[in-house]
Amino acid sequence: MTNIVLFGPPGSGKGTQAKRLCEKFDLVHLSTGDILRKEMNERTPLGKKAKAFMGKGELVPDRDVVEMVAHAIDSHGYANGFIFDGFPRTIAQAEFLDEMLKERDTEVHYLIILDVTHDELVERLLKRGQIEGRTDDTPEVIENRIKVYHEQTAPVISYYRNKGKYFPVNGIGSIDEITERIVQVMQG
Ligand code: B4P
Repeated sequence: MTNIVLFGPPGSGKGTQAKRLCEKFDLVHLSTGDILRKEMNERTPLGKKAKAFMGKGELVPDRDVVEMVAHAIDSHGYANGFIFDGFPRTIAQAEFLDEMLKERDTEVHYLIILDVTHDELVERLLKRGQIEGRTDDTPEVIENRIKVYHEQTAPVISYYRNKGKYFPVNGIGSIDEITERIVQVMQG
């Protein structure tokens, strides 16, 4: 089993790269952002609750997110491995993930972080906002998402660095080039 955490600030290309890597390595793509947006579209109780947080660029509470991830992992009992996209976003979520994988005799093998400058992040997300109309891709909410990333999510990097699982990748360039950089890390 190979388990990858694809990490980086909002707009760094996690979702974009996760889809390609899943195909290449036959892994399950588990995007907490995608699951939460589906819950929102279906107006489930979790979706209604999440909407208030996501609309402001805040994190959805850990308790709700870990329950949702546990359910998603359990529903893929025989997977070759997972690409976690947008999860974990806090130390509490990272501890939960480690525990959950340990119970299944496996672990996180790579934390791959996509390094992208602030200006490039904002430019990509504003562009996506114009094309896809995601309500959290507006200038004010984008700035808050980046702030929340630095305050609450970035500490997860040291958590995995201390375990020797930290692999930074330059996230600027063409989508193909970045996929190739990640593949090199994994085949390294
Ligand atoms: P996510 O859905 O995870 O949103 P994101 O971080 O903005 O997406 P991502 O980083 O994957 O975007 P991508 O680069 O692919 O989360 C949304 C919200 O959900 C959060 O703010 C939070 O409220 C909530 N949430 C999710 N997970 C949570 C958790 N674990 N705990 C608590 N709350 C949680 O795409 C960005 C754009 O860049 C795209 O348009 C893409 O086409 C473009 N792009 C990609 N690569 C490019 C490249 N190389 N060059 C140019 N453009 C590129």
